[in-house]
Amino acid sequence: MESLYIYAFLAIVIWIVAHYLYKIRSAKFIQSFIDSQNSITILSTVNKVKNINEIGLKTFGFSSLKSFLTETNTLLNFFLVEEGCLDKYTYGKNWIEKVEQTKNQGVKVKVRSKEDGLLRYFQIKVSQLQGTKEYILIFTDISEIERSKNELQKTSEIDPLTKIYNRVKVNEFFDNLFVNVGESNQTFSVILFDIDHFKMINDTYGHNIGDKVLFELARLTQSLFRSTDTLARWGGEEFIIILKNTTAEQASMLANRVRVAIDQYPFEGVGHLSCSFGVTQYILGDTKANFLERVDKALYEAKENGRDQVVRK
Ligand code: GH3
Ligand code: MG
Ligand code: MG
Repeated sequence: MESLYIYAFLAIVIWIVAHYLYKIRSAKFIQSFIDSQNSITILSTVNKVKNINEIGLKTFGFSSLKSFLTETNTLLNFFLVEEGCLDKYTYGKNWIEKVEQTKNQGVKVKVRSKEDGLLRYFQIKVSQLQGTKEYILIFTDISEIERSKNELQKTSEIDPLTKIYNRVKVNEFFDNLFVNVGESNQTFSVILFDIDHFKMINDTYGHNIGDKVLFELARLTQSLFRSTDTLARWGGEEFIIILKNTTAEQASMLANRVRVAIDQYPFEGVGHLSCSFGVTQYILGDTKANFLERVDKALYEAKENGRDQVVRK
């Protein structure tokens, strides 16, 4: 009977030791897995980082896990705020669980690398270790992809000749403005202007000179406005300026300032030229279509009345 107790006791001891050894072994396995990765790899529970590999420590600016943990126990502090990126406000403290639920999709984060001071974008994927409350976080560096994506986005919004926004971008601006203006009780105005007798300039001096005029005109106009105003090429030799929190009266004064500046500017190879201007302000209940129709009519009237002038509607 007594030996039975001894056997039972030994069995329990063996089980505990085996279990313990197994745990050590898997911890060692995970440790060497993390260390062998050449992208940032982290072992973490929902609220505490357990291990970070070398490349991760370098990126976050620490020499060891210990020094990391004395400063913080969350990675959220390193994620910079940018649209489309995860930061401390996105999911809050439980972000790891939430990202795990996105499975293959993962999330994007923006980090300033402490190693070289550069901004980096990472795609984080999270997998829960089976039967544990631990997660493996793998960061893939997607900075290059993000950079080319941003460049592509920019080129699709910028007019290649004048280097200012194109009509696609302005339409996007308008769509946002018309959504927000009703809620915010704010107003805005636009100036639409068109070069007078531009066909004649092309015919007289050639298309290349005409192109230069368009470029110079965009530069000149841009220099006269605030950075919060938006200048864009609306069409061939037509430009548009969106002025936030500006009344039609103020916009007319600005348009007149631009008109005079253009009148006085010596365009390369051409000399003097003039533009005609239409101005209007957002009126409560306006749709984008009837708002643009109104400013178009104002510009048409400026042309009809003899050009080189501002008409407000
Ligand atoms: P108005 O005073 O009534 O505006 O007369 P206009 O000659 O300026 O108007 P019209 O619409 O008859 O001609 C516009 C000209 O603008 C014709 C077109 O070839 C020229 N144009 C449009 N885009 C470009 C461009 O990118 N470069 C050059 N050089 N010319 C352009
Ligand atoms: Mg014209
Ligand atoms: Mg025109």
